[in-house]
Amino acid sequence: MQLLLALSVLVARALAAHHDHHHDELEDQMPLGYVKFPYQATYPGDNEVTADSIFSGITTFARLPWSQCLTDKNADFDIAFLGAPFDTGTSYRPGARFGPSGIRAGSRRLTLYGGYNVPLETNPFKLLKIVDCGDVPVTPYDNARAIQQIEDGHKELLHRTPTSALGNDSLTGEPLVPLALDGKHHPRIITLGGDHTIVLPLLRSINSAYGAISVIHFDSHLDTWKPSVFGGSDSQGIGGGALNHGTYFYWASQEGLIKNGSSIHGAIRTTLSGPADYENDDNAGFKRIEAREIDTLGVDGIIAKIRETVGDKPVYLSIDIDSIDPAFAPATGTPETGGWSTRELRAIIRGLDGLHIVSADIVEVAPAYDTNAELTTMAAADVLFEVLGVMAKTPLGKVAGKA
Ligand SMILES: [Mn+2]
Repeated sequence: MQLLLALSVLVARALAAHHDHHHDELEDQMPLGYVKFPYQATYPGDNEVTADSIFSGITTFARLPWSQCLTDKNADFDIAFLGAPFDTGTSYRPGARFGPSGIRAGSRRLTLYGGYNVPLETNPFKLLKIVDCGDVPVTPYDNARAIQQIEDGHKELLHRTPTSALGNDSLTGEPLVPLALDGKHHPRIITLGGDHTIVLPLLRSINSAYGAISVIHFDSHLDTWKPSVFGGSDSQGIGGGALNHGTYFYWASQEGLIKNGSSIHGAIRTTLSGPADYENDDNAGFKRIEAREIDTLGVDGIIAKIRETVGDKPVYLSIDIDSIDPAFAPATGTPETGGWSTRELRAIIRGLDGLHIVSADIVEVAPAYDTNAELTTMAAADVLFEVLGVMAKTPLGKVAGKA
């Protein structure tokens, strides 16, 4: 009996030692030492604070720490989530102003087991400092003002110095230099929309660091329509109704924000005013992959087409949730059937591994139209998990002297 007791004490000590070691290891790897993820939960008796469960506490993206980045100039990060709750540029169903809070709610389980991405073989949460900066204050009463607020908020974060240094090239070991036109190393921002109009101010901000940028755009619609084709507006000009979620790329192209010829749409399946819409889209600088091409090219063929178009140029990624079929993501402003499955879009995004994605957004999530099972907000969060993985694996740098 005594022997048994002694043995069990020994086993318990060994287990405790193992537990401590494991714990230290996680702390070492995790730059966010001040955050406890649910999988690190400790229990009364361990002399530790118990981490919140994934269904409790204040909701941030993936339960990341909330950083008051917009007002705290010293707040630093490698990737910041930023909400842009704007939906007064919508043509059909409104409600994307609730997108940021909906996506956050849909993202709660992302870090339950620690956030390791199996197919990408990476854990973005351990490689980089990732925070949720909350939402840009956006007025719902004045679109021109709101657009300016979004640009200012994004720019404020984009021009911070990232937490982690660029490091060295993984192949040659040579130090990397920044890709940005201003020669500086910038953090990456993932914006939670909001309707798609927000991409005009986001690209204006991106322009301040990178100049004209290549764009990968997943959407069932072109979003390059001239205001007259899309329906026009009494108050002409870019401050009025002529800027909306179907025309922002037209204006971005007019302003020279998009790199012509190395930008591409994916998942297009909208009806058109006529074939001239595609000519107009060509003029805005985009190539196109239609949704139905997945039946002929497959996921790999689509990935190849995107990579061929963009090359190793810095690229901005804009994801309209309506690129996914409404069977998987019904809660959106202008749903179109015949889209890609969540699995297909996630695989395509993983296929962007190695591209220099400078920042990204997901837009048009309007949670009021979602199912009780939170299908759409969960899909949006999971798609962003793939974006995080791809970003974490590829620093925004190049070897000096190389183009
Ligand atoms: Mn769109």
